[in-house]
Amino acid sequence: MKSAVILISGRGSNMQALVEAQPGLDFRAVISNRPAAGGLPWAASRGIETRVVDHKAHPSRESFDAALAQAVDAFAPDYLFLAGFMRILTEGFIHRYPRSILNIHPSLLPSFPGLDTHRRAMEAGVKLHGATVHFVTPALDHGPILVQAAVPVLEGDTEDALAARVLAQEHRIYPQAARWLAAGRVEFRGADVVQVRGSGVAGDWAIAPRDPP
Ligand code: NHR
Ligand code: GAR
Repeated sequence: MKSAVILISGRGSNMQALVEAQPGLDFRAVISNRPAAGGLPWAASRGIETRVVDHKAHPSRESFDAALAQAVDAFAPDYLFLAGFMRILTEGFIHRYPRSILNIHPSLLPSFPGLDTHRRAMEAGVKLHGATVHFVTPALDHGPILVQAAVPVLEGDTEDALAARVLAQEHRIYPQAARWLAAGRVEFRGADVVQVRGSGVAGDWAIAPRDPP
């Protein structure tokens, strides 16, 4: 069975969705850059190893990333899942794990990379918003896309209501991506495009509430 380590910074609901889905991956550890992350006690309660690598204890991103890599390598995972992980990673860290780091981002990339995506989507007046699972490359939130889910922006929406609608889709598509990886169905077409074998479409998609093939 392929193995994985999950990186979190906070509440860890995506981590929980990944673990509870039992996608066929051996989740060996959960690592947080914040000691107070709510997801840590939950992971420990499920018998998963937990570690903290506190970015505040490091003078530079390089030094934090070196400590993070050491913590990750102790578990020798096949994949790294960023699940609400809030630290930008250095190029050196990313090149250590080629085509192995996944992220769930709360927008329909390439729209709205970075932070505050729900507020920015509402300010831009988009009618569809959503979430994207992508491979992590040094270009922030611009790596090859594995799966996306779209949700409508509704009249009278608030940032919180929209965020909750997107989060429900995050909890579907991140485990879906994990199942595809576990089954060895994820293929690269060149450096930038990812395809899921046997899904019948170029790349993959999910429009709520329909399930992908
Ligand atoms: N690292 C690289 N190199 N490439 C990506 O695509 C990455 C990444 C690290 C994290 C997640 C991403 C998201 O889904 C992610 C993708 C944090 C920030 C950020 O600005 C931006 C994007 C993402 C994660 N972080 C601030 C920093 O200085 C700290 C913000 C905070 O602590 O609240 O690192 O959105
Ligand atoms: C999720 O919406 C995730 O997509 C987003 O933060 C939330 C974390 O929730 N990630 C980012 O914004 C990364 N910068 P969770 O801790 O409950 O999974």
